[in-house]
Amino acid sequence: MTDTEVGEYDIAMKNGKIEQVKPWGKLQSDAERYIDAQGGYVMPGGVGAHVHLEEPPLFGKGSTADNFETGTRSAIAGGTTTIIAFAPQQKSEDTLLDTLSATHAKADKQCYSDYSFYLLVFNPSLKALEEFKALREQAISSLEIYMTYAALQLQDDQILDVLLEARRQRITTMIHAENGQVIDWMTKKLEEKRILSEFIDTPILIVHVSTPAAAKHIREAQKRGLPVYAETCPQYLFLTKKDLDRPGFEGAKCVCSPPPREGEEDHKGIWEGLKDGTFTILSSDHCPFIYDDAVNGKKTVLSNEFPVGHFKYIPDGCPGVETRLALALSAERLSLQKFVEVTSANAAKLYGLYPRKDALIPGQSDVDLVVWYPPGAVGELQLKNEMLQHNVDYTPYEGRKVGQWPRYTILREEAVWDRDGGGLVGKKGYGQFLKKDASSLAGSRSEEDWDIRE
Ligand code: DUC
Repeated sequence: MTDTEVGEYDIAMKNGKIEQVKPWGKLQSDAERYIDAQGGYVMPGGVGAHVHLEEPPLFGKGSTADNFETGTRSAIAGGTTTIIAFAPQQKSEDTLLDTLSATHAKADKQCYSDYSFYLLVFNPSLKALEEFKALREQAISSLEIYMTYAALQLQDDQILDVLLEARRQRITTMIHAENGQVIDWMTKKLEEKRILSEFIDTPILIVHVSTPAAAKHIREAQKRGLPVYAETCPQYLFLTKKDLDRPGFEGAKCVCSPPPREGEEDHKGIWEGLKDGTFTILSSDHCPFIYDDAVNGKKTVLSNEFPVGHFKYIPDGCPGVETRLALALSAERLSLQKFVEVTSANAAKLYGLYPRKDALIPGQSDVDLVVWYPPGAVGELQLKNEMLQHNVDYTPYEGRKVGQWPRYTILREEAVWDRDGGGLVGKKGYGQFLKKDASSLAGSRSEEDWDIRE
């Protein structure tokens, strides 16, 4: 099945690409290898479009726990065949090209899944802006900017500089439009941000939207024809404020930014936004930290000064690249096509990877598939951190029941995850860097160019 069609098909593959897709039983083949998926769902592999790996401390104390090896291992075990990870510029750095090469060096020969990058732009100096063109030439077509976190936050004039140059180079800008202090302030900022992008007329993606109220503003902008896209994440569908009150310091493990919201009503609003197209993508915002590291000692939140932890040292972020697809599919709140659309196809389109990724087009699409069990076959599986492949000592979803888990994950024709035949069977280094093109979703409304800096 794809984002547009559900049916019974046989798929033939050759040299890593889809060769033929034929109604079930109609494929003539002398293939040497078969994967029998009868009765189960077969979908394009997930695109994990928002993943933090091997980052220095940016969101509170502590570096992210997963590196490119463990994060991509975790991705394939959860059915995600492509990840897009951040390449964070340092505030003191002018040059984005150096950031990009440093991130390439971290990922090279380490990855189990295919991968690409976004640039996290904290210092949009003239030099950095001039490098946007070279970034596009090096296949980077998206970047993120922040309106919060003192060290990362851009001022409005800097945001305009970034949006204008991004528009010229057909780069999609992701905006972290959030401030946890006052909800009213947040809403006002959201309005401001909408105005900024409308002014420059360039597509933006508002990342990790957590409330139905914010979704409503976005919907209104979309109805006015603006190229405003939005992302939400499993933490806004499955966690609530109550999870922050888990006993001891356990609640800290559900702290993310923005935080989990009140309860079922908020979740319902977010599911509705996924169904009606307000949200373009459902990403994990996988941002993993180790809380109690048996090898290196207690980390991140605990210190000699605060042996039982302190709220201000809680790092922002939850792990989730591996659990994203199983949680969302098991919830049975989306049609199968919508599930594929928001977990993979739209991300591939938005980030210029379509139809190589997340389509079944003969000769063009990579054989990246996730094969699920026939409905009911896994019964009720309890999520446990010990079954996961990430390098994190917890999952916020410990004990939650899911009715599905990927049976196989196939990346460019190779089974890299075989749950009943050894689990992780992919090889480190098999993952390739993916060149991203411009978004194929609707972009600027006019072609007119103008330069406010000249
Ligand atoms: N949100 C998080 O929860 N963590 C890292 C960054 C972000 O935007």
